[in-house]
Amino acid sequence: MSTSSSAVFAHSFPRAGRLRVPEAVHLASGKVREVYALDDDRLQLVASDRISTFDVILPTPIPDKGRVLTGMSAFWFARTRELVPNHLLELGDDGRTTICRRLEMLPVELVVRGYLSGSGWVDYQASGSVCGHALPSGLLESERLPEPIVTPATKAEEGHDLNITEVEAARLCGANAYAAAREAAIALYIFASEHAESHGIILADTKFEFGTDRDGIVTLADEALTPDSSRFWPADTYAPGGPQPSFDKQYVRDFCLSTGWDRTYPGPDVPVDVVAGTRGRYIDAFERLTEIPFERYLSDPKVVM
Ligand code: Q0N
Repeated sequence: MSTSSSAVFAHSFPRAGRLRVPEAVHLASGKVREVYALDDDRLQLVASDRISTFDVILPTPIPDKGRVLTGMSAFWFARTRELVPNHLLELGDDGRTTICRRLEMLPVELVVRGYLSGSGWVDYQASGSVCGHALPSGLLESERLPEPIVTPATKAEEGHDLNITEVEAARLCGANAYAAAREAAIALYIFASEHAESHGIILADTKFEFGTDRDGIVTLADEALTPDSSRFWPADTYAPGGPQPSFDKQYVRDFCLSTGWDRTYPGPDVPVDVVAGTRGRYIDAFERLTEIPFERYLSDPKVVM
């Protein structure tokens, strides 16, 4: 057996001379997040502080918004992993980076709606149904549905996602994968909406993206159960019969509309008090839902896992 220092060194630091810092390859840009490939099996998602309202990214960022959403999403991933497998592997020390398993993504998003709002309310008023779900007559805007419904949509990066029926979604995904994804989505919505409601936040609806892993297991991906992928309403002012204020974006929306903005690009600069108020709402949502002080998350993001 060799006792030479070079053999010991080679054992401790295999291929030390040829080691490379893993180079993240940029794969895709979302409106508020960037996707990088770390290797064949892993992706890195980086959440920015950009905010959109009426589908327009505003010129003014909300400090720490990307960290709030990354931490909240990881909180839900950690607490629902027994219910539904998910892609989360690690959080970066910056609090805004998620390392995840690389999946084969399903070509549809699944929106779970527990309340009648947005495009669901529009479709219901026109037809009495939402994406093929016949609903009782006489429901009010923002009213709680008798049971949550799943309304799939095809993904469109620019412009609006196109709502489709579950029959169409099953054709696009394969019947078995779609059935697994819809059951997972409903289970996640029930778990999270009960948790949120007991912490003062109504989770009116939420969008999920799923993929399949190398074994074909339907796995939750993207970010999940955040204000960017959901409608969060304050529970204490909930009043069906009209639109509800957004828990997180209402100050920004009200400010933007007060300027006479026509809802087209580029959108107005947001003043410091509106930025601070909005940042406070994101942090409030994080702290209410996780029961973890946001400062603790900043000093060690893994506290949410
Ligand atoms: C993936 N998107 C669309 C980030 C999310 N785990 C995964 N494996 C393979 N592909 C993806 C994921 C994830 N998550 C999903 N792009 C790549 C949603 N994006 C939009 C931009 O922000």
